[in-house]
Amino acid sequence: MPREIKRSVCPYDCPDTCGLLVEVEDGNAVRVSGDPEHPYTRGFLCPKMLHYEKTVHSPRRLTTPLLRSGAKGSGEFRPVSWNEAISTIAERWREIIARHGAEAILPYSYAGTMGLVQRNSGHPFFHRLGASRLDRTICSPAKDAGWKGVMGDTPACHPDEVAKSDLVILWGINAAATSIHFLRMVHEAKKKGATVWLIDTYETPTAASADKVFLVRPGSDGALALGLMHVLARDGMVDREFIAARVQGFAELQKEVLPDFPPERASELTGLPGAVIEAMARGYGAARAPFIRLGSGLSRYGNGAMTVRTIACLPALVGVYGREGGGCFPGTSTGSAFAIREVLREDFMEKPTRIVNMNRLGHALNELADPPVMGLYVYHSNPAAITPDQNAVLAGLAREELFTVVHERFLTDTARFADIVLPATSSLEQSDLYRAYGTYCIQRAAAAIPPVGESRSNWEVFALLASAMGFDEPFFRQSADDLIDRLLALPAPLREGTDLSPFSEGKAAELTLPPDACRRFQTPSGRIEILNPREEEQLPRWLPPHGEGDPQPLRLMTAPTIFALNASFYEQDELRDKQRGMLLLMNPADAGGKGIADGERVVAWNGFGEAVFFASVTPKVPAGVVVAEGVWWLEFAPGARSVNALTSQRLTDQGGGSTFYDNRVDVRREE
Ligand SMILES: Nc1nc2c(c(=O)[nH]1)N[C@H]1C(S)=C(S)[C@@H](COP(=O)(O)OP(=O)(O)OC[C@H]3O[C@@H](n4cnc5c(=O)[nH]c(N)nc54)[C@H](O)[C@@H]3O)O[C@H]1N2
Ligand SMILES: Nc1nc2c(c(=O)[nH]1)N[C@H]1C(S)=C(S)[C@@H](COP(=O)(O)OP(=O)(O)OC[C@H]3O[C@@H](n4cnc5c(=O)[nH]c(N)nc54)[C@H](O)[C@@H]3O)O[C@H]1N2
Ligand code: SF4
Ligand SMILES: [Mo]
Repeated sequence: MPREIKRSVCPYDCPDTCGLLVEVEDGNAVRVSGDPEHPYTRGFLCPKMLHYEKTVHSPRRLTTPLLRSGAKGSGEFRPVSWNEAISTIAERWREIIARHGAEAILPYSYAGTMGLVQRNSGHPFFHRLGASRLDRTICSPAKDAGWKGVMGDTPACHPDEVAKSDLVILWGINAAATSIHFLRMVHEAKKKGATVWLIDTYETPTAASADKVFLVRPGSDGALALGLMHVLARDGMVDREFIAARVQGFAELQKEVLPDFPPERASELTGLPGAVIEAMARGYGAARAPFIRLGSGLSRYGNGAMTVRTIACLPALVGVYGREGGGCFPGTSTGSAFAIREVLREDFMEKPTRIVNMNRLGHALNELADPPVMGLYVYHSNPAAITPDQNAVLAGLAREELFTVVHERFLTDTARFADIVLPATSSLEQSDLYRAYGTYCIQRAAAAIPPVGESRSNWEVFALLASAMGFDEPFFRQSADDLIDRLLALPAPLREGTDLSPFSEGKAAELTLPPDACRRFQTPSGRIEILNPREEEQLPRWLPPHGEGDPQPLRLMTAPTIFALNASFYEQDELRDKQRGMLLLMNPADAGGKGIADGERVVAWNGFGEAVFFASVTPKVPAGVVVAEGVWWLEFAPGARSVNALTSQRLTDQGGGSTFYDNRVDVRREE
């Protein structure tokens, strides 16, 4: 059979949403590469996706439904037919509903696939069932809340504008791991003479792309922004005209907040010398078009929303919002490109049901009452690995009376705890419609290969479950492609005027923002709202992070690795090997003080639990901070617990977000 080349889309939770070329032979994907015609991918992929075919055709793929045959968590199962699996689920759910009500059933899903239809295909079903609802707040709701507090619904400009900047600030983003196509445009800016700053808590691989690296104390970026604004205001480096015409509340900020933030105070909180803060302010104030690329790391703290709100004020002071190459880019918001309500079908809910915050799954499984959670349905998420407070999650999953179904591509740590495991298709085996959160590209993908084994897509499984539960709405009888056709036929504000002709060849199209979209501030006042009368705190202020109160001595960073995406890609041995084991990066002073040598097994611990790592002693991490990159599968963790055994269920100041970075630990040599 000749090789065929088909177009597809990278389904993972990554801002780039790359276009893929998939070479197919005998119904198998044999090679995957970046689509040279995709406006953002421009022909190259990140190291994770270079061998996507090894994930798709991994010997670890699940190929049949499985029924538990051993103790919970033992990973012992026997294969069963789809019919038996689905009818068993329906029967158990009916029992649970009869005894406890439908709210005793909880869906748990996140971002295994980002395609609009597959990702959200459980919503109509669980709304119709009357199940508890999941508040999907694990990623960056605090960042969204903070941005909205100042900028309202103002969209970010095109990400490629960064190439026109003369000062690029990568703030709390490890772009070498999480945004490599953006980093490529940063290099374009550099070639034209731009300076690049990195503001992080340790020297990430992105430091290699920066001219200057500023390491701040975890959770202190709000204080840095206030210190910078203090100097800008004090030295008359603000754009008075822009402020008078387009900003609300600068005078109040200057009078009520900034006097408390001279460089000395900002220095105490951030750990940066006062002279460095002065120099940063001068550099920022003098730049023609400074561009802040704001990551999500700094928003995963008890003060996350306030931090983002404070940083979002900086470009307003120097008048660069709306200026070509300048401003702040937190990511694109493309929610209104499709009529998503047609997928979510909230109207299928008879009455609003209970809402459970996904970061507090441990609490929900162990402590919720009236009704307790008796049925858990996990799809395209791996909570045993990715959810904070791992020990609480595992204790919940181990509850004998909890009926757990997991729909997965692999026998993950979560799937091991299931009563029934259902095999899932990969993105190459299903249709979907994609929109990005780091670009304005949208793309439709058809299945490139037939399903591996007996695997089925999220959409197909919910159709089976709907039929088994006797739901007769025609909605549940349409195919994923029917729904995609409908979404493309329905008008949506952000898609208006977009040329969709590339779709006919499977290519991406680019949403066209109105020419002045990011120059018109879409807030209730029409101005940038430094003072926001609708917020509890009307002005940005300093809020300390949660971890400040924890008794252990070291700040723990739970950072991304280049070679995995959350808990995805651990199935590829080669990618796992590139991480060189589950490492804990430590400063030589901290390691030395505890008698720890490079490569030794160490235990990190705090009030939530402990995890074993291999110490990696490096000056790239400042004293007082330790870094665990990657969200390892317990299967490969040296001590059967991974970094999330050390994270907490505490939430952010706004948005109910996760606080992965806001913890302290102590570390000892393993005895
Ligand atoms: N390779 C790879 N790519 C990924 C992912 C992955 O795990 N690996 N995850 C995907 C997902 S789900 C998301 S949401 C995005 C997230 O991507 P980003 O927006 O980049 O956010 P994070 O990766 O969470 O964190 C970025 C950086 O924040 C830093 N940081 C932590 N605390 C602070 C602080 O207090 N101040 C400052 N200045 N910096 C701080 C961390 O050290 C880290 O380097 O990436 C996606 N892409
Ligand atoms: N310590 C620490 N923890 C973190 C983070 C961190 O930086 N540090 N990052 C957090 C963030 S930002 C996020 S967004 C979350 C992400 O959490 P998750 O969304 O749970 O992310 P993944 O680990 O990618 O797990 C997705 C699972 O979906 C499966 N899957 C993929 N495609 C499909 C499909 O089409 N159907 C089905 N049924 N399954 C599929 C994959 O096999 C994989 O096991 O993790 C969070 N957890
Ligand atoms: S993970 Fe991100 S950078 Fe890598 S191929 Fe997918 S979309 Fe592109
Ligand atoms: Mo995320």
